[in-house]
Amino acid sequence: MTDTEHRSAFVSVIGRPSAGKSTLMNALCGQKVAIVSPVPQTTRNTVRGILSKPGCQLVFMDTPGLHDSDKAINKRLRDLATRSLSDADLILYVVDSTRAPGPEEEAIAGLLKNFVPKIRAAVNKIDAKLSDPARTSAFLDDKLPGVQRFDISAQKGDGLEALLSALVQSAPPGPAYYPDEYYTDQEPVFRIAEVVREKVFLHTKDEIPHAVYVDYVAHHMLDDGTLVYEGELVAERDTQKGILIGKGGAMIRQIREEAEHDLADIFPYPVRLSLKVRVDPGWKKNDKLLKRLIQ
Ligand SMILES: Nc1nc2c(ncn2[C@@H]2O[C@H](COP(=O)(O)OP(=O)(O)OP(=O)(O)O)[C@@H](O)[C@H]2O)c(=O)[nH]1
Ligand SMILES: [Mg+2]
Repeated sequence: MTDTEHRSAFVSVIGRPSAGKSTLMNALCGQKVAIVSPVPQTTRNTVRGILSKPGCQLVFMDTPGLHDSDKAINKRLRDLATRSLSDADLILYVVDSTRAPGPEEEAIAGLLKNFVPKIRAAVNKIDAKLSDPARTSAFLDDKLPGVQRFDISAQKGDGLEALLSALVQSAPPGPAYYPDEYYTDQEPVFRIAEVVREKVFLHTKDEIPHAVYVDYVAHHMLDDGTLVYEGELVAERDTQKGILIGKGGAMIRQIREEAEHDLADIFPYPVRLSLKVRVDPGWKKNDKLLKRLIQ
């Protein structure tokens, strides 16, 4: 290969729920592409983040955290992540160094066994008090010997340059798949729904974050260039609906205002949200809906 040859790679970002996959993809792309929260299983879709550098384009595929469970929704999330392993040119395996590996991490390492040459491991959260990178490295040496690994903090930015140049060097010759100025391929209405969902994840607790999806209703552009997005927060139970609305509407107002604030940085035009809350007790068992929401 000559130095002038263009390279590109689809990079599948894999790991346990809450390992920091979305934080890392956002940091590498230099943009908030995917939503982030402390609640495991924040990401429900494969979200693409694109990084274009002179002579190289990396297309990151941030996947839902791999989690052992037979629930229909978790099975769909797992299928989605595993499918992306064989499709990818490179695999970025994110391991949370603050947590002991355990059975869930072993199951993931087992899935990855057949892909060793294309895996780059990110030992994440080395900035955190509870971080034990030596324990994570020992786990990787044992389960995936030979895998190149990098100690990083996705949140603080430590170690990201070395990781990124390794990814660029490992990318095979190939064309740019997206124009240079793209950093994600998500549709605006999907991104808006995701930002709203992030605020639900950040401000509600217990089962509520996982009980909610954001249903797109309609959108239109005002004469002054403001995008008006109408959506519904769909919960599984009336009690959840009450919490989402909050006292005198305080919760839904906070969700709306914070989401509008973030969206102002994401889009070149103002976004105004019109949000309602409704209940659909069976949404997580509705295959047709899950197919639409999780893809
Ligand atoms: N201290 C520390 N926290 C981090 C780091 N990276 C991510 N986090 C935090 O870990 C939590 C989970 O981060 P996410 O990026 O949403 O994790 P994820 O792997 O995408 O999670 P799922 O989408 O649920 O699978 C968030 O609270 C992040 O702020 C890091 O390098 N250091
Ligand atoms: Mg995520």
